[in-house]
Amino acid sequence: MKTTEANIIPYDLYAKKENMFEEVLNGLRSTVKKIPSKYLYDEKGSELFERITEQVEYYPARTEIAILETYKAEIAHTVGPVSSLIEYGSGSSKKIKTLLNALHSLEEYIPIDISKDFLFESCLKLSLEFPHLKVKAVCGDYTYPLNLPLNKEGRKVVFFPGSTIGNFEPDEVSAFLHRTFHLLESGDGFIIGVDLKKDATILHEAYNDPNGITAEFNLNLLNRINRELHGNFQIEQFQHKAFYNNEKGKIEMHIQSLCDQTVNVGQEAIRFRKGEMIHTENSYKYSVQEFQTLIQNCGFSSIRVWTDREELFSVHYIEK
Ligand code: AVJ
Repeated sequence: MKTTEANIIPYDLYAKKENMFEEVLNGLRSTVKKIPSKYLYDEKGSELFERITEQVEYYPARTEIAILETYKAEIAHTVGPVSSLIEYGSGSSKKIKTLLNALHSLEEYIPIDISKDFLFESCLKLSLEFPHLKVKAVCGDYTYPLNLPLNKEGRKVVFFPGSTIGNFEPDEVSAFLHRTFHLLESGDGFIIGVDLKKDATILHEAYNDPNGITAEFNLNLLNRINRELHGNFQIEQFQHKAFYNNEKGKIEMHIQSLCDQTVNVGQEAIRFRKGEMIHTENSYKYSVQEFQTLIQNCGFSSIRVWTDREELFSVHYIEK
């Protein structure tokens, strides 16, 4: 008897370029303590992020899905025929389904994510839903150059949803856009979800949900350090802090120490003063105009922009 088989090829391109111990300790040793936001996403962190997207106050996820759903036919028409669809940071691969259904002549879907088990599980489910699609699941870090297993012929489109681009610092965002530019051929496309500048109260609520899921997500980083780097953070002695930095146009997320205390990470003692913070994430917000200027400075052409009626979120389609 024939059963439906998943059409997946897994690729492990995760050449660990980073050393978590070194990066975390360097960050904790500096005068202004900081930890790279990518470390928020261990298995538990990825799960908690999924739960954040279900919170009423966290508008970006549902608004982006609504934009994609509302304009899918128009998006597909604007993008035109595509053979390879690449997704950066695919996570649970939820948003992609709209595009997989809408885009014409798609042959392969290449999701890239650093969280291996999460990626392979999601791809398995997805592949059973789209049996005719070749899924090349790439475990890797798209912030570094990757040698992707691409079909040589045919147009490519990259999908980078969720306003994850907002995590990059201004210099990193340009480097990232340039790298994607070089991955593409002239005429290839790039669909990017970008959170818009807006009233600071709405932003504040989105990163301080009353159920405390964002707080749990942020503080989970300390659990991860305790487990993986032999730390002894007492989680109750720290609190989640998130606020909008109006001058820089970004949400900042921090972990704040509730008292004077010393924490060990491996052999090293880290001292905290009461009120001192560890900076754990930036989430830059862009007006439509600001983002268009940014991508044009990196060689791309702005083709179209879709937003929701309240102008909370934007989906840009740009081409090389
Ligand atoms: C996944 C980086 C887009 O910045 O909104 C959500 C992560 N942090 N709540 C964002 C996040 C706190 C999210 N990104």
